[in-house]
Amino acid sequence: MTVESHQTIIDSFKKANQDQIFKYYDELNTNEQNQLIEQLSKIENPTDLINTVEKAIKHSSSNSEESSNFTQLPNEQTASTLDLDAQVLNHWSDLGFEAISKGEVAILLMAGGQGTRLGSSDPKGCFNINLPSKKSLFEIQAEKILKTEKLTQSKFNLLEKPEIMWYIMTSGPTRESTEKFFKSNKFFGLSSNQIKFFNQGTLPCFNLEGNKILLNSKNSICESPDGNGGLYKALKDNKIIEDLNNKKIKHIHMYCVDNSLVKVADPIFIGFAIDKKFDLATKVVRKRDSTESVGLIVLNKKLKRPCVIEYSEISKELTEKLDPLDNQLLFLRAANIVNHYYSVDLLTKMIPKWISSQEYLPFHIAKKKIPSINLKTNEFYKPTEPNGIKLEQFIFDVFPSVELSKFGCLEVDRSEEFSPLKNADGSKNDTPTTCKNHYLNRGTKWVKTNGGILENESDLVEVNPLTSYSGEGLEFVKGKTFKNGDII
Ligand code: UD2
Repeated sequence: MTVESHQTIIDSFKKANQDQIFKYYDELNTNEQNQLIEQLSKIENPTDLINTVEKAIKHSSSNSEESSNFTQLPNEQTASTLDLDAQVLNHWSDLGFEAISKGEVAILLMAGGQGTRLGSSDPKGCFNINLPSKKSLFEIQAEKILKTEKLTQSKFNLLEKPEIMWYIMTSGPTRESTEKFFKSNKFFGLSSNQIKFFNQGTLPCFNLEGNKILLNSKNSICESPDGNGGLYKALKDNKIIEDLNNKKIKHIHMYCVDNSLVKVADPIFIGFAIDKKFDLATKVVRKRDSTESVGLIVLNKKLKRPCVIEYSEISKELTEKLDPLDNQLLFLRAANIVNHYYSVDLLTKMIPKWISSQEYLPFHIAKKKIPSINLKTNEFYKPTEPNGIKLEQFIFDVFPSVELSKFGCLEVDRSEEFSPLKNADGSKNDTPTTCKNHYLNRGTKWVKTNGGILENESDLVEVNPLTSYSGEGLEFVKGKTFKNGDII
């Protein structure tokens, strides 16, 4: 990079009132100066970025949109596995397995989040929730994929089992350890060719006022992953959309790593979207209570479009509103579980639009304690109070860009499909212990439904994903006795 282009970049940041970035510039050696300029060069237009952040701060501080503008999705867009007859579910399952057998299905895993709330420095997927098998979330999910492939092979009497592509989005902090984990576990029985890692982008961190970029050192700025909404730009930047189209893939199951019960590449979910010709679909569970930290899938009445209100941006009044038709139920209770279906056509057509403007993927503000250089003391420090803001984009903010008729919402049984790993043990919900118990309760229920006997009523057994994907194929346990901690 020439000295002129260095100066051009420096001038563009000074024009955006970011002089503080160059406070130590003249003390740096050439290599250190190049590193700083290299990092800054990734930000195309600093002035636009600063303006966007200031808008985002204004938006986040203004009270959220009029709550009367949100209501439940219309019935035509929704279905619930809790009250559908087996015939419909079997039909969707057949459609999903057929698509898998034709190589038309791929999986997108979002695994870029740093497990800060969990207090673990490793990527969440590596986390061992202390099952009898000691399996990590990544291993459980890999074996779900393997089982789906084997079920497809036997269902269509295929000579070879299909290999479902698994695209795994990591972030800077999680990439290396994630890849190392997969390699050291020999990809958990999958072929390394069917797994593709790619990185999401980053965004600079700012001071609390949102008008100054923080320094991570004298020659680098603070950055953090750009949120799970960074998936779309990452798909484009890593040419994943081209890859999907080259492989003639039509259907994407996208999910987040921290759900210990996730049904990866669920044929029922894919079949639901195929049958209804949806371009975008999402799985929901019934919200546990008004305080649960989940987004809500709702209808925006003004836009007549689906949208999601995140738990961090919803009014207390709206979370507590009861259903006028049944005051035992919350009015808005379709809880987002980061479990989405996309047609590849939709992604191919819309991603260029989605990533081109703030309109589709606005920045969300999170006040955080950001270790950084204190410009007064010129020292690096770890704040004890929030001293800055991290920006992130939300994956579901693009939902309103899809016609209502092309959007589907499938309610599933929480005990079968949703138990997220969010917090360290000791918290009330969403901990390694709650994940382990939900996982074992589910498998034990499957064994008892198939006539298996437990030595003691309170005993819990683990069902290996390679033995059963979602409770099928367990006839062999009939009449057999199992004890606590058995792995079947
Ligand atoms: C997410 C949902 C929330 C609810 C909840 C249920 C979003 C924006 N919010 O909230 O509505 O469904 O989960 O568990 O989806 N991730 C990345 N890169 C990032 C940030 C996150 O890949 O930069 C991944 C992360 O690894 C995880 C998923 O996205 O797999 C959810 O991220 P989170 O834990 O930050 O989201 P949370 O729990 O605040």
